Amino acid sequence: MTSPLTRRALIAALPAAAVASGCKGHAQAPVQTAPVPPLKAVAQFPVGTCISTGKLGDPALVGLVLRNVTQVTAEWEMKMEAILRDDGGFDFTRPDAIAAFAGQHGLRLHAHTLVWYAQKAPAFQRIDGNKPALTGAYRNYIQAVAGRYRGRAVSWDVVNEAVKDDGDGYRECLWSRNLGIDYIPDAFHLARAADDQALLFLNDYNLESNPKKRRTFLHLAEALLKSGAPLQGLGTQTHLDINLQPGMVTTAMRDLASLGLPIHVSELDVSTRVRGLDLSSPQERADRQARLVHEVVEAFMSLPPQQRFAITTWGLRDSDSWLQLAPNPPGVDLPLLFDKAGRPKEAAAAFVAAATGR
Ligand code: 9MR
Repeated sequence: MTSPLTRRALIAALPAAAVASGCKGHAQAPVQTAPVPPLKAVAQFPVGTCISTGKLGDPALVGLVLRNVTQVTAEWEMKMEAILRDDGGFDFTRPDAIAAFAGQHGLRLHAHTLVWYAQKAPAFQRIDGNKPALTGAYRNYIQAVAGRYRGRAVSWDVVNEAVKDDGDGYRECLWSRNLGIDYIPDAFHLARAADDQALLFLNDYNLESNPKKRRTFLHLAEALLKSGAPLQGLGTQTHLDINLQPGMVTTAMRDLASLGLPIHVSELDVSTRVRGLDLSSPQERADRQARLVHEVVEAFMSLPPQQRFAITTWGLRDSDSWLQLAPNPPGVDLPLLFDKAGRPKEAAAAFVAAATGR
């Protein structure tokens, strides 16, 4: 049995900086003082972020976006929740504003996402169980949405998060219940018919931390290709946490690239919020985060150039991250490359170092 942790033992285990700072824990993030060039200036691949219209009125954020990225993804406004009205009609106000922002600033638009198990709009729920009606509405939705951004979206996440969390097969959802597993290839064919230009992606998460889930994801991708579905790229969201073992990202990238398709690191962030007893200092957490970001970019850079679709971070400033939303305590997690004031963190410097081969 280990001896109980005394206050003295705890303090001895902490680096001097944390003790001096009065152990404020997660709230204080170390700041990167050396200048960091814009991400897009050093990367030989598209760099993206997610955006939402609610933040486009914030000049500091828009400045940061334009300085650092060449591509944007709508954080939620090209999803069913924003587009499909309860009466079954479409509202394109929000996604059009995102597309207009991209167009106005010469940014590539990665569209996200046509079909997601988590988005089951009331208009679809009402016809749950009515296969002919649901088939028609599904076709109509994909045609209308993918068709609207034809020529503006360079790419679509056609199906998002189809694999079960434990990697043991595919999720059951409104779509699979009504249309069978063919809802997946059907979505790709429908998207292709509506937009013959956009690159069509299958997107999922935890592909780095869960090798079984990755195998299932790749099995699905292979089966789609074999069936003739127009799958053209693989998106790996890459929501990591700082405790991920070094090497897992590199292995995952190699596996994902094995099909020869372009790879999109589509939602990168590295959560610094450690559950349970956390004896690490803010500096140690920032170091671990930076090492993981470095590994992601380095692994991506090792892909053949034609497979480097883009690296997108899921926001730029820590304060804009989805990880600040309930039930998470706000301000605790510092998952992104810039702090709340828009200053580059160690993770941004690590991105630049890896993108420039250092
Ligand atoms: O970050 C997004 C958050 O603002 C939205 O409320 C939420 C629901 O639309 O989606 C979040 O983004 C998710 C992405 O679309 C798919 N992968 C997981 C992301 C974080 O939940």
